[in-house]
Amino acid sequence: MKGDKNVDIQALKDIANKLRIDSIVATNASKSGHPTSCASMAEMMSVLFFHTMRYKISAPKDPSADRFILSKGHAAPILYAAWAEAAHQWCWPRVFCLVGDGEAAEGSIWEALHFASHYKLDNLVVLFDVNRLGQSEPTSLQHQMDVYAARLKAFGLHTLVVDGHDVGELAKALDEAAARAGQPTAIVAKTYKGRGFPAIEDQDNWHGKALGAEGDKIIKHLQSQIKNASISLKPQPPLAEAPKVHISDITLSSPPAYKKGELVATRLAYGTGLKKIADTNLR
Ligand SMILES: Cc1ncc(C[n+]2csc(CCOP(=O)(O)OP(=O)(O)O)c2C)c(N)n1
Repeated sequence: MKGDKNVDIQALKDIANKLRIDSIVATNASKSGHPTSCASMAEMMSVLFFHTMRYKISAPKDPSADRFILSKGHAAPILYAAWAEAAHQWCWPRVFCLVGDGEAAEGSIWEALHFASHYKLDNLVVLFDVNRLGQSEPTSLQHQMDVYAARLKAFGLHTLVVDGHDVGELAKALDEAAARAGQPTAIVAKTYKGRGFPAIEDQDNWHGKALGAEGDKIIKHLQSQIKNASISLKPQPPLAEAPKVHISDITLSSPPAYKKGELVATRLAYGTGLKKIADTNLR
């Protein structure tokens, strides 16, 4: 990716460190939060928000804009930091979903992946932040990237293993995901929890802790890594306009006509209702 004129590698690195700093400041201000969980995903956020995703700053809720889902929701400070960096709120239809490795031990993740693969949702990219550590101990698979990759391939996803702190590799993998037809893509990113925080990176016992006074030293260290502090990158606009959808004037083709006392299975009544909506609202 170095030398690719479409990817400003240094600017993306600088933004990742700015997002780390904002995550420390926000969690210190509330004396609570998960700065180390934010640090492992900083490069992924930088590349997603400022290279890959398409959205309009002037119309944050435009339906044609890409959508980001932070599945490991406890890392919200870095999501807010990315919004602030993009100078706006978030908006939504390619869909990018970022999942924690500890979180990936839960069955609901694999149920969702099965669904996405079965329905060939090629507009979905799932990024796994494999930072080796969970809440109170290392995850069961730690950095066994090959095991994650084998499982995801077996679930029918196009699977790419990357260095999750290399913005060039991330940008390339996300570009490849966009071109993939017929199946969702999984990007399995090898990362380190607390990345860029000296003496904290990859150490246990730092989950969900604001850094306090230690944070000020770390912010100075991160600032020293930034080449251009006034860097700003503009997100790309959507490629096409999504059709306007009016949900306020949706009507049933005929009103419900059940007789008092009649026993109707819920699933049948629900299906009848949906069909009546479709009858009058087919495009
Ligand atoms: C459904 C659910 N189970 C458990 C928790 C408690 N919890 C919060 S963070 C966390 C660890 C998450 O680890 P991981 O997904 O690896 O994310 P990391 O913080 O390491 O980036 C747990 C178990 C939760 N918030 N939600």
